[in-house]
Amino acid sequence: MNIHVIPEVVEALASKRPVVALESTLITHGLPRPVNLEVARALEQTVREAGAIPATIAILKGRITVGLLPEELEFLAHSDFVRKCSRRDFPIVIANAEDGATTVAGTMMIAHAAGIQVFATGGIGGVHRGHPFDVSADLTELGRTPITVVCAGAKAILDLPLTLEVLETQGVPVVGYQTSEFPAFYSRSSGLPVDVRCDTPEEVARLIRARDHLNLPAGILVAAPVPESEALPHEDIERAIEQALADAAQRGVRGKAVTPFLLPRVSELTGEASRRTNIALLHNNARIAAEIAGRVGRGK
Ligand code: PSU
Ligand code: MN
Repeated sequence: MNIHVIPEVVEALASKRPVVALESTLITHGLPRPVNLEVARALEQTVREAGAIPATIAILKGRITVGLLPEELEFLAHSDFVRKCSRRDFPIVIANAEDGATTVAGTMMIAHAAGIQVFATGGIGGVHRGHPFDVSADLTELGRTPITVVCAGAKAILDLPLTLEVLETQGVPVVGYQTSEFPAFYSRSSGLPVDVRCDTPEEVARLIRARDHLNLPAGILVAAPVPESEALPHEDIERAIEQALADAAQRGVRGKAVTPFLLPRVSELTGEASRRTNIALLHNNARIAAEIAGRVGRGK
């Protein structure tokens, strides 16, 4: 794969310093302007403060790029013509020299090819409520790409029990980070158990090493609950999600447009609160990912 990696990331990987991959769909399709650019920059800063080098991943004019320059980040945050790129979108974007923002699946694929082991995001995609065949490519990518993804669970708009079932089928260990429950993105608990609880970055690193010794192809999903002070009450967010789902059905929103429709709609319905929570959990995940990356070191 032809990947452009910026010198800072090349050097960090070569000297076995910790690197954390960050996705770009969050910037183009997940958060509204101008918050998206502020958050993209701030997340990179959080990774640095926690001792790792950030590598935001995107496709620019058909070139897969690991580590974005400030003006590239700005361009993505402002453009209306960036394609949301999961695994299946890569040939299209590259053949047509388009701009693409990588989803969790797309970011995992590129990060792994570049030799990065840990990746931080907000919430992964999963199985959609009432549409058990709408399964995010994030889940199948987790089954085939040995990257550690730090998230706050799956996005709250999804069917969490079915999402965990698919992760089991895909052979993906689900880790509760300082929790025994799978977190529910905006709120800390879902009532659903995880496969293992880890309380420190070193415990996660041990799992990563064991997976590598076994030569298993799957990623590891580390789910960290949003900090208590920023969590939203489950009932409030549920009401907004039900409303957003009804709106999507009424407008006939389908396919890859579903997630980008639902997330801003929930945000609109809950006001400032859900956005603050979303940003808080992103930073929390970026920090934890940097700490884990610091323990695993480098190596494919
Ligand atoms: N979670 C968020 N914001 C986002 C996404 C997830 O809080 O923007 C994005 C991620 O890039 C994820 C994608 O990979 O949504 C999943 O889309 P789909 O359900 O179409 O696979
Ligand atoms: Mn889908």
